[in-house]
Amino acid sequence: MVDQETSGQGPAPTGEWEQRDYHHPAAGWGAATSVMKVLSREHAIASGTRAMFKMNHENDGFDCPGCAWPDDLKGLKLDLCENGMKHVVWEMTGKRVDRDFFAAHTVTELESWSDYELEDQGRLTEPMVYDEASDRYVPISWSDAFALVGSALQALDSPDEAAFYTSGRLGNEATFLYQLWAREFGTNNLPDCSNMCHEASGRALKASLGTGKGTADLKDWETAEALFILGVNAASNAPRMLTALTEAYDRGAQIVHINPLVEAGARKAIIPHEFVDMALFKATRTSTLNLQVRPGGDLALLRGMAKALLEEHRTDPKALDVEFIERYTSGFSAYRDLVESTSWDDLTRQAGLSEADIRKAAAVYSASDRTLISWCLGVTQHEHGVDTVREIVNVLLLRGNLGREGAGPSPVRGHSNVQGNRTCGIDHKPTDEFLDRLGEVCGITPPREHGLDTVGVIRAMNEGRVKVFVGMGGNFVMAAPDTPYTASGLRNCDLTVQVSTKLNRSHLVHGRTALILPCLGRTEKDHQAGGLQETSVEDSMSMVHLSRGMKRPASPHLLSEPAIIAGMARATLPDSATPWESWVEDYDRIRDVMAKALIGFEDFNRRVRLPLGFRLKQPARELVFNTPTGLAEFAATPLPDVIPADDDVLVLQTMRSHDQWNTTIYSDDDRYRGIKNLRTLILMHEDDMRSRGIAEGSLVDIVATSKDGSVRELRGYRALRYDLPRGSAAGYMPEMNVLIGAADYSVQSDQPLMKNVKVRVIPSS
Ligand SMILES: Nc1nc2c(c(=O)[nH]1)N[C@H]1C(S)=C(S)[C@@H](COP(=O)(O)OP(=O)(O)OC[C@H]3O[C@@H](n4cnc5c(=O)[nH]c(N)nc54)[C@H](O)[C@@H]3O)O[C@H]1N2
Ligand SMILES: Nc1nc2c(c(=O)[nH]1)N[C@H]1C(S)=C(S)[C@@H](COP(=O)(O)OP(=O)(O)OC[C@H]3O[C@@H](n4cnc5c(=O)[nH]c(N)nc54)[C@H](O)[C@@H]3O)O[C@H]1N2
Ligand SMILES: [Mo]
Repeated sequence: MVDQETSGQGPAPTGEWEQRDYHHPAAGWGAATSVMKVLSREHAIASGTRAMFKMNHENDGFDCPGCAWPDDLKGLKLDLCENGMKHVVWEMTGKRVDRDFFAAHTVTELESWSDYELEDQGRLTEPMVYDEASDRYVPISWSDAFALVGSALQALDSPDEAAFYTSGRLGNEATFLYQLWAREFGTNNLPDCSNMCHEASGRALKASLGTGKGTADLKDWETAEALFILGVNAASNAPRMLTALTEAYDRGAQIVHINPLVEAGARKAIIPHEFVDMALFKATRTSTLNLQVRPGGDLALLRGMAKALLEEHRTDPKALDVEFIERYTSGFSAYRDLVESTSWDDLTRQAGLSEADIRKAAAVYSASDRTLISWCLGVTQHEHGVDTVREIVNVLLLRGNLGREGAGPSPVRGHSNVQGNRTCGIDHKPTDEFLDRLGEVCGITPPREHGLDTVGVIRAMNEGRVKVFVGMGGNFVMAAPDTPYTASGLRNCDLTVQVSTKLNRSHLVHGRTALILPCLGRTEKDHQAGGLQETSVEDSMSMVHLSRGMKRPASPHLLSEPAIIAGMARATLPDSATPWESWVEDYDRIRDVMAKALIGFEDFNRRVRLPLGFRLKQPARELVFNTPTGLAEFAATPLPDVIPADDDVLVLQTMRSHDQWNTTIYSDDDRYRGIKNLRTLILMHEDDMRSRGIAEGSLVDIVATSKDGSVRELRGYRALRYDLPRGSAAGYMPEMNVLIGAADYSVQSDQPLMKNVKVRVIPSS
C-alpha cells in the first residue's frame, strides 16, 4: 500500500525515459496527435469527434469539464483544446467497471494497481458496497445505499461528525442541493478542492475589494494593453488562454510571464482552434517578457514595481492615478510609506531578480493604460499567498486598473465549476447574510458555527471527530497533502461514500463501511420525470450558462448527481419539508429556489437560457466595494522572507505534467517540458546538482522537513537538469503529496503549501 501511495502513478513506463529541449509552439500538431492517441485508446473516435463539435456551444451542448476558462464570447466559434478533448474522451471511454470486475478483484489486490490502471478500467456502472468478509465491493441497490447513508448519519452524536467534500465538477443545481442537505442536517463541514487552490485568492480579494472573485472578463482580456501572467502553466492547464495571449500579442499588447519556469505558453503558441494555422504551423508569440522569479518571490517583485512607480511619480504625475486613489481607495499612505522604506536590496533578494528586471516590469506597467493581472497556483499555494494576491490588487489600484475595460484582477480557476460551487454555497465559513437568506427561503435553521476545511477534516478524521466522509467527486486521498495521514483518516471513518464516475484510490482507501455511487458525467443525457435536464455552471469570469449532455449514459443504472444527493438527503432527513423528490424531477424547480436564496440569481431560469447565459454582477467592477470602509483597501503587509535559512534546503514545487488532470494521469510524458516516460523525477538547477554530487539523470532521495519537525521521504527519484532558479526544484503532484506534512499549510489561507515544500536532495545510496 505505502509503496503505491509513494511511487509513480502513471502507466507502467514502456520504454526508456528521455529528456529533450522542446522548441515547438504550444498547441498545434503535437496536440492533435496526442488527442487522437487518447481517442483510439478509449475506443471513442467517432463519439469523441462528435463531442468536439458539441462542446462549449452557445447554450447548446455541454460545458467542457476541462477547466474553468470562459467560452469565447463570440460563442459561435469552436473553442476547444487538446487537454479539454482528452478530458472529455476520458469520461466517454467505451470501457466499463461492472460487478464482474469487482467480483474478480479484492480491494487488497486493487491496492497494488497504479492509479492509472485503476482509472483506465473505464466507467463505474452501478452502486457498490464494501463487503469485509470477501474484501470485495458487491452490488447494492440505490435505495439500500441511500438507507445506509441515512442511518450512518443519523447514528452520529453530532452532525459535525460528518464531512461533505466537493471537487469542483459539480453543477450549480447539485451544489445547491448538496450544501442544503449538509446544513439542514446541521453542519458547515463543507471542505472543497478550492481549499487547495484559490482559498488565498478568495480571502485576499474579499479583504481588498469586498468580492471573492476576479473582476475581469474575456472582453477585458481582449482589450488589455498589458497582461501580467503569474504562476500558471497556461499551455497545459488553461490552454484556451493561449487564444487570448496570441490575440493580445498580435494587437501589440505587452505580455509579461512571471514564473520560476519558462513554460511553453510563455513562448509561442498556435491558437488551439485555428486549424488553418495549425496546418501552416503558423505560431504566434505569447510573451514579450519572461521573469524567472524565485518561488514565493512574487510579492517582492510586485512591491518593486510599486516602488519604481512611486519614484517615477515624483517627476511624472501620470505614473499614478491619484484621482482614483483618492476617490476609491483607503490605506494608500501607509502602503506608500511601507514601499518607500523597503530597500531595493531586500526586494531584489526576495524576488530573485535584478533591479533592472523589476524596473522593466514596472516600465511595462506604467506605459499601459489598461492592465490585467492573472494568476493561478504558483501564487496561491504559498505561505504568503493571501498577501501576494493583495499586493496584486495594490499594484492595480495604483494606476486605477479596476472597474474599467481591459483591466483588473483575473485569477485562473481550476475545476470547471469550482467558482460556481462557492457561489452556490459550498463554503465552510458561510456569511450570516448567506445563511439568513438560505434559512428563510428553504425553511431551515442553518448551523452558524464555521465548519472544517480540507486540512481540518483530515485531522478530524484521524482524531475520530469526523466519522462519515462523503466525497462528491474528486479523489480525496490522492489530492490532499500527507497521503498516508489522509489515508489513515479515511480508514478511521465509520462510513466513506464516494460519488464518482471512475474507479480511483479513494475507493480503495475507505472507512469500515464504504459505498461507491456512480453518477452521470457532464457529457451524458440526464433524463428525469420532467424530461431531459440541463445544469448550469459558472466559469472563471462569472458567466453562468447551461450545460446539456448529449451522450447515452455509460450505464442504465447511473443516477444524476442531483438525484443521488436528493436520495441521500431524504434518507438522512425523512421528515424534511424540502421537496427533494419533486425538485429532482425538474431542475427548473431547484433554480426557482436558487433564484430566491442566492444573490445575483434573480430570474435564474429565464436568464440562464439567454444565448450566452448571464454574468453575475460584480460590485467591485462597478467600483462598489463591500468592505468595512466602502473603499478598495490597500494592504500594507510586511515583505516576507522566502529564502530558506539553510543553503542546503531547496524549495520544491509540486505541479501538473502536460498529460494529467489533477490525480488522473494519461501518460508518463510531459511534452512541453520535453520529458518522456518519467514521472518519478525532480527538476533541479545544474549548480544545485553539482554542489550535491548529483549526476544528470541519476537517482536521488528527497527528504522533506515539515513545519512540525517531522520528516518525510521519497527515494529513487531521477534528478533532471532544468532551467529554474537556483535553490528551487520541481516535481509532480499527486505523487509528491507524501512529502507535504499535515502541518504544512499557510496560516493566511489554510492552503497546503504545495508550491513550497522544503527539501534536501541527496544521491540515492
Ligand atoms: N490539463 C489540465 N488542466 C487543468 C488541470 C489539470 O490537472 N490538467 N487542473 C485544473 C486545476 S484544479 C487547477 S487549480 C489549475 C491549475 O493550473 P496551474 O496553476 O497552471 O497548475 P500547476 O501545474 O500546479 O502549475 C503551477 C505553475 O506555477 C508556477 N509556479 C510555481 N511556484 C511559483 C511561484 O512561486 N511564483 C510564480 N509566479 N509561479 C510559480 C509553476 O512553475 C507552474 O507553471 O488547472 C486546471 N486545469
Ligand atoms: N501536491 C499537490 N497536490 C494538489 C495540487 C497541487 O498543485 N500539488 N493541486 C490541488 C488542487 S488545485 C485540486 S483542485 C485538487 C484536486 O482534487 P480532486 O478534485 O479531489 O481530484 P480530481 O483528480 O480532480 O478527481 C478525479 C476523480 O473525480 C471523479 N469524477 C470525474 N468526473 C466526475 C463527475 O462529473 N462527477 C463526479 N461525482 N465525479 C467525477 C472521477 O472518479 C475521478 O477519479 O488537488 C490538489 N492537490
Ligand atoms: Mo484546483
